[in-house]
Amino acid sequence: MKLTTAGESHGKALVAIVEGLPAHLRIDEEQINTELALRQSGYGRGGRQKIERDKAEILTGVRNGETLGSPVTLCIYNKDFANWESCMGSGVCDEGVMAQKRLTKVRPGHADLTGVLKFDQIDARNVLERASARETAIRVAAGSLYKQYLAQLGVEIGGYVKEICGIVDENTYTFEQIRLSKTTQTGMLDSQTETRAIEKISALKTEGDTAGGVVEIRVKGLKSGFGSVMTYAEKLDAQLAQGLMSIQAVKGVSVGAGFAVGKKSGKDIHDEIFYDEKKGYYRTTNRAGGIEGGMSNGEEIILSVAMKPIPTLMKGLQTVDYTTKQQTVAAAERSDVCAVFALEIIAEAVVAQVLASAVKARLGGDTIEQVQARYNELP
Ligand code: EPS
Repeated sequence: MKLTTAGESHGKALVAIVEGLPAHLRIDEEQINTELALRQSGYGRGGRQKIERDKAEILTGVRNGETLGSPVTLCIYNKDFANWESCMGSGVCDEGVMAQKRLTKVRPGHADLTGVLKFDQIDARNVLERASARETAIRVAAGSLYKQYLAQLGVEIGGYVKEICGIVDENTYTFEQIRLSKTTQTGMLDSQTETRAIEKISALKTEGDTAGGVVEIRVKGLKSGFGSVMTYAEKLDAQLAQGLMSIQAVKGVSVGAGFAVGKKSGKDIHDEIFYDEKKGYYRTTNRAGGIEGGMSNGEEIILSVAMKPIPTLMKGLQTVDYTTKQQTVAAAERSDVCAVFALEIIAEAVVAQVLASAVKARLGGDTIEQVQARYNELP
């Protein structure tokens, strides 16, 4: 499985080429668009989401509602491009508008300054347009295809928001309970914690500040043995960490007990193994987060993903204008205050991408029926 994404935040469109899906997979376009709408929602999102109504168009690889086995091309048109065409079009642009939209007061925490220096640009826009988390829209669309593939094997991915700017939900939830996260304003499941988080986001908005947070992603139904202990590159936890760390603003990823493994002894960390004729091998705890030796062990996969606060602050942090080298306040046109709910949706999509690749690597399959048959034979 290979995924390539392209597109600038205020360019004409975002595009993805999804290679490696088998033939005969039924594709539900509504499901793609439902996930795109969820990515745009959540308390604390900014003005851009009032402009966009993200819808994915399938350009190739699907006929009569089914994959052909050829590359699937997805496209999301940026509505906002209409407001930016004169300085973001691929033809010769309007010098005056380009000068007006030029960003030189680089934002701390964004790719602006390092990108300008690395790519020798006179306008940080030539970097930030690609660095923007707008790119995650097309990853969510592609992720929906991977989720539909995994669903054929009985594998389901869910998640919820655990923390927003220091306001933490300490409860533990069953997989059934976390499904409700899609119906709340923030992706949080505990209503009292959510009320406090909403108050926090509102206060930060008034102050021109932003919030980060932590989401938990869970995978139910994946059999044991996906990923491999044999090479570092095949380790499933390594692949998940790579995928999740590639999401804009993510600064931390952990599996199962995560950093708590450094606080406790072996008897309180490792999950003891039992056997039952009906259930087969099982564990009564899951501190490994469903992965041992870089392979799925058949228990639920549990991942935590931490996102830093969005670097565009309406208040503006101290920075340097790279054209004058003068101390100044960073640029800000508009910003999201909190996009942690969006992270939850994006992280699910990325996990689906990684797991679909691991399934393909182990089982191959020209058709979805072959993949299903091979999966069902596994213990
Ligand atoms: C985003 C669209 C962007 C930002 C955000 C993600 O829209 P605009 O830049 O036009 O306001 O809201 O990008 C960032 C968080 C960032 O730092 O660049 C989206 O659709 O998710």
